[in-house]
Amino acid sequence: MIPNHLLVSSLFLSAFCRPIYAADLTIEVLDSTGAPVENSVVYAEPDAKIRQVKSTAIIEQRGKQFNPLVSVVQTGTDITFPNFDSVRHHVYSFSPAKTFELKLYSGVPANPVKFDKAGTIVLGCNIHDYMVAFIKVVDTPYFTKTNKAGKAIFRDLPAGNYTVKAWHYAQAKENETFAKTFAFEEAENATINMGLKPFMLPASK
Ligand SMILES: [Cu+2]
Repeated sequence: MIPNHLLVSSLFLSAFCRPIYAADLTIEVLDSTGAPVENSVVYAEPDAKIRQVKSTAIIEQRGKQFNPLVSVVQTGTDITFPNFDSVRHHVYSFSPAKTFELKLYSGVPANPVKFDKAGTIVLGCNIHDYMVAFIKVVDTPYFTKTNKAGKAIFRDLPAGNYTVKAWHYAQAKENETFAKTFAFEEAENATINMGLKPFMLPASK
């Protein structure tokens, strides 16, 4: 039997901690010609304090390619780099946000790599020069990527004030983001024009 006063206070707390409501926010990312941009990272930074959640991610090597090509993770995420190829890979980054290397290995490395600083990380392989992938590390748990139609959908985004940012790996300036500020209260559609020049975008596979 739970004492009555405890029950009341825990109910009160849970009602208070939960956002009043949440809804979907859809962002459409366009290039300078108005065409949709696929594989753009879109993230929403709330004015409210962010809760740090322990999270993990995986970037595979398969068919001598990194998969996915573009990853977005919250600051503090541990990423594992399993190698499913029969050849060995040597994964590295010289990016200031995370400099590391996983020396020639096959299978799954014993330890994940922690990405504890926001920024852009370009991955390469010492053996296969053409292997490349991008990691965007962001200071928010609210992030996603655009689909083929250039749309990024945040499901159940808590109501609040946000700065929504879009980033794409084929931009001229590596760390440039395009931002829009929202007071988000109900389901909303918005467009961010990245102004990307079409020639900078690789042909989609
Ligand atoms: Cu390799």
